[in-house]
Parts: sequence; structure tokens; C-alpha cells
Amino acid sequence: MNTGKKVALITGVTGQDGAYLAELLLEKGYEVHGIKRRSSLFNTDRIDHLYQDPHESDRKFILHHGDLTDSTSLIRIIQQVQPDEIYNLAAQSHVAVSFEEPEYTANADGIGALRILEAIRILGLEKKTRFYQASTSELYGLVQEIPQKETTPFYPRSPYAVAKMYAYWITVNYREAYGIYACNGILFNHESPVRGETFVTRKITRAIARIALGLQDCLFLGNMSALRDWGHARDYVEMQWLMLQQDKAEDFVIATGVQYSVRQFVSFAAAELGVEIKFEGEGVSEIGVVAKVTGDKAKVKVGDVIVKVDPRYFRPTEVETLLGDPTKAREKLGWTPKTTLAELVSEMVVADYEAARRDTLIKMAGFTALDHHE
Ligand code: NDP
Ligand code: GDR
Repeated sequence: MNTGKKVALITGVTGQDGAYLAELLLEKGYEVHGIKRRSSLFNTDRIDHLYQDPHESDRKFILHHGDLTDSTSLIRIIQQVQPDEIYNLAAQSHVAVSFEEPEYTANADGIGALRILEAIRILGLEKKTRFYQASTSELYGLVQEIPQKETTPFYPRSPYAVAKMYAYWITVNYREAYGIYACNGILFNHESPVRGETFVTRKITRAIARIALGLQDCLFLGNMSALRDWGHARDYVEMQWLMLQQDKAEDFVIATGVQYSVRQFVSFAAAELGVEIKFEGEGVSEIGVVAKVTGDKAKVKVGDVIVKVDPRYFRPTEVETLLGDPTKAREKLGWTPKTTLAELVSEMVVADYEAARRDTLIKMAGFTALDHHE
């Protein structure tokens, strides 16, 4: 299958990062293979613009059915594709859900990485195939140092983070034991208009847009005091690629070095549509009330309660604060985040406002738009 150009294999190609990375690698002239899992509905929305008909000759973008919990599929695909680079982005990536599905999360997110590394060994590709593991700032959990860098000790606080800690160390171990070019990107939260709707940023931008257009009354959130270091997924996938282009495999923190609270993110998103929010009360009684409305984008009025706390979104153990120190990536990879938080929020709100406007038209035509609060 290798025709001279570089060949990449992306697990999790249907996810947020997978879609941005596939786009980037295709732009760079790679032949890109992606692993998608079987689902009863189409799960390729984020990559449909890259789709190439299987009947076309000389395809650059090829999808394979497989699953991180199924070694046989991984070995078969890696044998067939003979990739120069594997980006392991697939995961049950929702921290709160990992408390509900801890065993599956461990299997996919922890052992999944091992299955790929073993496939590289079994197929004798140790010298050919470079491996990227999607590690996470969640490894720092109960933080031991502020800001967090590559040497900061880990203290995972969820089944997701514990599974990712296994994947982190098995990547390091296979690098040291077998000389595989394998590295961890310890990425802090990164978002985009195609972020899953149940992660807090997208949940906020989607809800604020829908509230502005009268499709939804209120946004229910959990811990609004949580602090995160948010960047743009489009910028972060470039670093994933760069990590595999170095002389020596190393692990890197990718972050912006700036931190905001969930509450601030809500204010920024609302401000994009001309709504000023005042937060009142504390803990489970905290509410967000409309304090001022400018422009004509939002059909809300002063005094409306548009944000409430719902304890169902609290986690059994929370990660209260994350702030990355990307000095190593800046010095060795030339990393500077291109997108500010203000630009990220704006891009997300604009996209969700457009989607909500489409839903408004559908509603006006007599159909009921589905409402997801999770
Ligand atoms: P998403 O949740 O958007 O995408 C996850 C991808 O993994 C989807 O394509 C999903 O398929 C796929 N997947 C899930 N389970 C399996 C499985 N058992 N077998 C094969 N594929 C599977 O995550 P992101 O794109 O946001 O994140 C990419 C990776 O980076 C993840 O590993 C995540 O844990 C990690 N990460 C993310 C950060 C972030 O802020 N976004 C920060 C740090 C790390 P489907 O589309 O069918 O659901
Ligand atoms: P996180 O992202 O857990 O950091 O994991 P998420 O957006 O889910 O939560 C961020 C913070 O917001 C708080 N929060 C809420 N979160 C959600 N999802 N829904 C709510 O209603 C809500 N209210 C408050 C959370 O408690 C948390 O403190 C993401 C994922 O992409 C992981 O895969 C990745 O590894 C890490 O980022 C880095």
C-alpha cells in the first residue's frame, strides 16, 4: 500500500482531534488511514468533507472498521496499512462518563494503547512506525505543582485519568524497552466548533446560542469554579504531528499557559451575543441572571435566570485547577498557540448560533428540535 508518500494511521479519526489532524496530514500530502468503529448511525459527520468514494483510484483518505478493544482488528489494519506514523487518538474521552463505565474506559483508553504498541512489535515495525499517544492534563488531577510541566508528578482523579496513566507509561516503556519512536503529548483541554456537545465549553456555547434564540430556557452546569487552560484543537493537532518529526522521541506538555473558570467561559460566550450575566448565590444555589442586553441577537430580558447549578454534573472526585507550562514545547517545537480564548469562544458561539438559527427555522416549519442538556 505504501507508494512513496508518508502514510499515517489515525485512531479516533471520527472525533474532534481526528478530524483536524486528518485535514492537516492530507494538506501535507500524506496518505491518511483512519479507524472508525461500527455504530448503528453514521458517525462520520466531522470528516464527511474529506470522504473519498471507494471507487475512486489513488485515494488519499481511507477508513477502516476497527476498535481499540479488538486486537485482531488493530493488527490486521496495521499490517495492511504499514504506517509510518500512528496517532492514537481514540478513547472514551469523557471524564464524567468514565465513572459510569470504568472497566470499558480502562480497556479502550489504557489497554488500547498497549494493543497498538504490541501490534507494532508483532509485525516487526519497531524501526519503521512512529507512535503518538494522546495523553492528557487529567494525569495531574490533584495538582502537585502550579503550573504543570513534563516533570510534575501525576495524581489521577478519575477512571479516565487512571486508564490514561497506564497508556502514558506503557508508551514510555515501549520506547525504552524496544526502541520504538513513541511519545506522549500531554495536552491540556482543547476545543473547537466540532467539540463533543457534552464537554463543558461546547455545552455552554450551544446552550447560550439556543437560549438567545428562545429554543431553550436555561443552562444547567456542575462545578462552575473549575479552572482550565483552554486552547484550540486546530493548533494542538499541529503539535501532535511535530512531536513525531523530531530526531528523538520525547514527551511534551501542550497548553496555553492561561487559565479561566467555567463561570468566566459562560460570561465570555454570553457576551458574544450581547448578554451580560451576573452570578448570584453560592454552591448549588448559584444562578446566572441576565444583567444587560445589547444588540438584537439575544431574545432574553434583564432578570431572566439563564444559568443554574445541577449537582448531577458534579463528579465524585473533581480536578479543580489545571494550568500548563508549555516552555519545553515552545523551545523544542517552536510552539506558540495561534488562537486566543476570545477567538476560540467567538468561533464556537458563531457556529452554534448558526446551528440554532437552522433549528429555529425547523421549529417554525412545525418540527420539534431535539434538546440535549447533558
Ligand atoms: P473525541 O471524544 O472527540 O473522539 C474520540 C474518538 O475515539 C472518536 O473518534 C471515537 O469514535 C473514538 N473511539 C472511542 N472509543 C473507541 C474504541 N473503543 N475504538 C475505536 N475508536 C474509539 O475526543 P477528542 O478528539 O477530543 O480527543 C482525542 C484524544 O485526545 C482522546 O484520546 C482524548 O482522551 C485525548 N485528549 C483530549 C483532550 C481534549 O481536550 N480534547 C485533551 C487531552 C487528551 P466515535 O466517533 O464513534 O465516538
Ligand atoms: P474535562 O472536560 O473533564 O477537563 O476533560 P469537561 O469539559 O468535561 O469539564 C471541564 C470542567 O468543567 C466542569 N463542569 C462541567 N463539565 C461538563 N462536561 N458538563 C457540565 O455540565 C459541567 N459543569 C461544570 C467539570 O467538572 C470540569 O471541571 C476534557 C476531555 O476532553 C478529556 O478527554 C481530556 O483529557 C481533558 O479535557 C484534558
